[in-house]
Amino acid sequence: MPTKRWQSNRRVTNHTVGTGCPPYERHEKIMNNKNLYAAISAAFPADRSAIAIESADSSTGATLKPYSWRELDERTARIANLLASLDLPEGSRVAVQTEKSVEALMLYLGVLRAGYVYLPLNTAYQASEIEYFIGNAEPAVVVCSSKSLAWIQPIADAAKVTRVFTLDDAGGGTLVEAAAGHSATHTVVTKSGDDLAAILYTSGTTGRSKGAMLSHDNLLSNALTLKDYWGWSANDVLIHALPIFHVHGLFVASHCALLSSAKMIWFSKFDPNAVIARLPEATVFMGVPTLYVRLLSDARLNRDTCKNMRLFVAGSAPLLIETFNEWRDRTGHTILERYGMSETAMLTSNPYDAQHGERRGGTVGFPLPGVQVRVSGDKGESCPVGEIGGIEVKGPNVFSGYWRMPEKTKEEFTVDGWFKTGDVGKVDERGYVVIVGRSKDLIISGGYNVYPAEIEGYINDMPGVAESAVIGVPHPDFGEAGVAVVVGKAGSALDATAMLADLKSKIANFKVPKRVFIVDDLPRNAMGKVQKNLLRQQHAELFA
Ligand code: MCA
Ligand code: AMP
Repeated sequence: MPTKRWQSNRRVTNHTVGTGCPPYERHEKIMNNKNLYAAISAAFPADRSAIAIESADSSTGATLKPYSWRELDERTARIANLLASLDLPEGSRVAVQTEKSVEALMLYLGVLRAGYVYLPLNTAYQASEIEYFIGNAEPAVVVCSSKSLAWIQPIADAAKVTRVFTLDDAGGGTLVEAAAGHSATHTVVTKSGDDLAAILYTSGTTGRSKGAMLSHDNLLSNALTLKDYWGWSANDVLIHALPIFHVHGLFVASHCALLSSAKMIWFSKFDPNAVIARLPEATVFMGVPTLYVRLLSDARLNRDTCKNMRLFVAGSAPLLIETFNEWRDRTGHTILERYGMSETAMLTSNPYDAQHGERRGGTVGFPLPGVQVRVSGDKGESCPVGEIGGIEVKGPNVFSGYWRMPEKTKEEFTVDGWFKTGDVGKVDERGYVVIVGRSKDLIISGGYNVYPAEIEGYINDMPGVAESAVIGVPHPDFGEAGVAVVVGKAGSALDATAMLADLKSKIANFKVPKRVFIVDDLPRNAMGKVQKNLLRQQHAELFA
């Protein structure tokens, strides 16, 4: 149990909250090498034959294959040695679009170990999306699944990528074959805390996706803080059912377990049936709200299934109070909701330890140790407690900027160095942060971000389309779902079904609106701006 001094039931009178007490400061004193992997490997248990990760069947939950800490060490060493043998320039990016597997996690760890920069890509991305990321990030190495090789290879060739490897769901492929010829011992490459560890692409309200540059310090400081704050120990067993191309699954969940020598039960995909089958032996679960909604729809979820659990964490999207309450009634556990971003990893968390306060539904808790949060008005003025404004943050976890976009980076920081999250909220009188909305035009669907501007761009390019507006409306499963409202050019006959099929062939499936409405015109205000709020109201009950 954490016995730290942070977060009491104090009354907050100031708009800026957050304290400094990062476990990272203690860590810094003892580690010379700031490579995140050096900290991860230092946390491996003495008994290397113990099971680190158990891959499990994602439909039934049955164990497929156990991996020991020794295997984790040796296989990441082979991958790191393979990368080293390619003689890549310092700071080279390794772009990865593969299905989730334990080998894919090892690839991430191998890239860190070798001192290169990891660039994970959502498996749903299609050619035009991948072409942009590879063109923008200019990776030296691309790893994809064998089934994507035929279309990814030409994109990689055009971008002058040095090597393309394959990695398949079952762990085979040219990457593993090539790595097998390399030594199973490797000295972790020394990195400074500011060196880049990963680039995570996150879409923008205008223009193309931006690569958030995260350093070894950003990731490690956050991981050590979460491990401490959430009371992790070697006795924990984590059910890992999230994708590993985003912060939640790749960093938050994996880092906490790895830094605690805790075992992970590893699902390549989320299925309530499999998760419920393994819950009785687990202690920690992390999910986006959709995962909780789907688990609640299974009658087998009850206090008995959760008897061994100590922590359920939710985030990436707002958790409805109904879900929070129903979960407590059914399981006896109070979900801990936390808040973060690709640019910052985790920012705030409801308390783990009851002596630091209760977990309050509808809030995202307190700023994490070392993180500072403030709320600012339109003109940059500080908002008093309880007043709504833009959420701005500072801390060792906050990224250094967007890859090769200094202007965008400048826009997103205040002159005094605070990162503007684009989220709108308040800090209540007890210090809990409450998110009430977003200033950015963004839909969060099942934990994935969808930027309307990007989808509108694809729709507006279709023949016969005059203009369009993509909005998010409440959805019982995904929280929010995208809906497109489209105006045709005079004399055109638009077909909603054909438009959806066209979108499906071009962009990641989760970005495709669930419905398309063809209308005569879009509502506009006196300035001529489309009134998306009216469209949202009009379609609010669509999926009710
Ligand atoms: C799948 N579909 C979706 C989504 N997922 N549509 C909208 N939103 C989605 N999230 C599409 C499918 O392609 C399919 O389309 C149809 O919806 C039904 O899919 P289904 O089989 O139900 O989906 P699934 O494969 O079961 O996936 C649902 C999921 C998944 C498990 C909720 O979306 C998921 O893993 N989400 C987690 C995302 C995540 O990890 N986010 C963290 C980001 P069709 O029928 O046309 O084929 S990190 C972050 O946000 C920050 C830093 C933070 O705070 O954590
Ligand atoms: P991304 O950068 O894609 O990972 O998405 C980050 C965004 O997810 C944040 O800016 C928030 O809008 C949203 N988000 C993350 N966690 C929460 C949460 N617990 N409640 C509400 N929104 C959240």
